[in-house]
Amino acid sequence: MEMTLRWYGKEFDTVKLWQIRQIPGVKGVITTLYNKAAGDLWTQDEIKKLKADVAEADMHISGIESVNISDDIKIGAGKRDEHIDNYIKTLENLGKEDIHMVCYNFMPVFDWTRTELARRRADGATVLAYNQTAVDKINPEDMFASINGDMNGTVMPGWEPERMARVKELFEMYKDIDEEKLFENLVYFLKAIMPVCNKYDIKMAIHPDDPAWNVFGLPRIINNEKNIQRMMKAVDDVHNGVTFCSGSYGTNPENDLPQMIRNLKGRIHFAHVRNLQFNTFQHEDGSQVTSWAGEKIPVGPADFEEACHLSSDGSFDMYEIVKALYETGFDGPIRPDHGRMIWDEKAMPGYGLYDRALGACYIQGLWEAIDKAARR
Ligand code: DNO
Ligand code: MN
Repeated sequence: MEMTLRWYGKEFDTVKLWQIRQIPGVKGVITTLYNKAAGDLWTQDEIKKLKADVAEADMHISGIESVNISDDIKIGAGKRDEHIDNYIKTLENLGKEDIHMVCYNFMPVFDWTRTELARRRADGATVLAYNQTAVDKINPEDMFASINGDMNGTVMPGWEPERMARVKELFEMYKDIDEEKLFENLVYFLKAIMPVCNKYDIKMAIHPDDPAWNVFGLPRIINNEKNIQRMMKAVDDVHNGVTFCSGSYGTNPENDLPQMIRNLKGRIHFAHVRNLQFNTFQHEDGSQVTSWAGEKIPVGPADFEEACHLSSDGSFDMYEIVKALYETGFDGPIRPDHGRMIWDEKAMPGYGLYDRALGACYIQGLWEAIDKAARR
């Protein structure tokens, strides 16, 4: 594996490359052209410029997160083929610039969903959190307004005000799209891009839906092993792979994370490693379910918050997750995912420097210990 950190680019990120460069073991960044709308073409010159910005700090680009997919592609609407054509040309330009991993997602309307961007924990750190009861109560159009104030002066990817202003219209566009239709449109897209991926050896890594179930009645399809296997079979090419995001698949305790990693061997091209803490509340009928990590968690309305990366701080066994990656020979980029906001940092929620740096060191520590034990 190669340890990396996500960076939103010179103009947008409050975290600077020279700071990332000082995190032990991190020389690669995962980045994007942040000002591009989904469906736009990325020119080779723009990619060259991005590469040069990164090289200036003595670092390199380990992959792109994300080249976003337009709603027309997801819906199969009017501009689908034009946008796919732009996507193919973008991949070609990335390939020519020697970039070989692209992360994307296929979630309708909202990228990942949270109900709080700054829930305060006992130690004073703030974290992103999700509460299903809150989601059930809120009208999706009010969702953006309700969390808007918490962004620390930044704009969260997927929550751009221009986009949120169109939420009603977007919902309308998806009204005839169910899981099957969305799946068909994903397969159509993948089939179209596979030739260019093969030509330039670009590994596509679909990011799971977060949380791993339908929200606001919108269909979600990349949320468990069965569905991923189906997607990979439909377009059976090693370049059609996944981003294994522990925090996203892990929202559903029925997803056995280490087992999934083992079953997806060879098709995980990118890993997001982070921990969650499930909060338990008693259901009226007293029902509870035990997660694969052995913790009792509620069936039905879920509440979780993002913990620090350490196993002891949350609900996941991070050692088992990293060990499964190690034992399946994972050699792609890996990154700590969202971090807590600590030490008075002001940054994009989830994407501050400090806690992600702690996460990067912790994951590398686990990896080193697993590696040394395996070699004995
Ligand atoms: C959240 C991220 C996602 C991810 C996209 C990939 O922080 O993991 O926003 O980048 O879903 O397209
Ligand atoms: Mn992720």
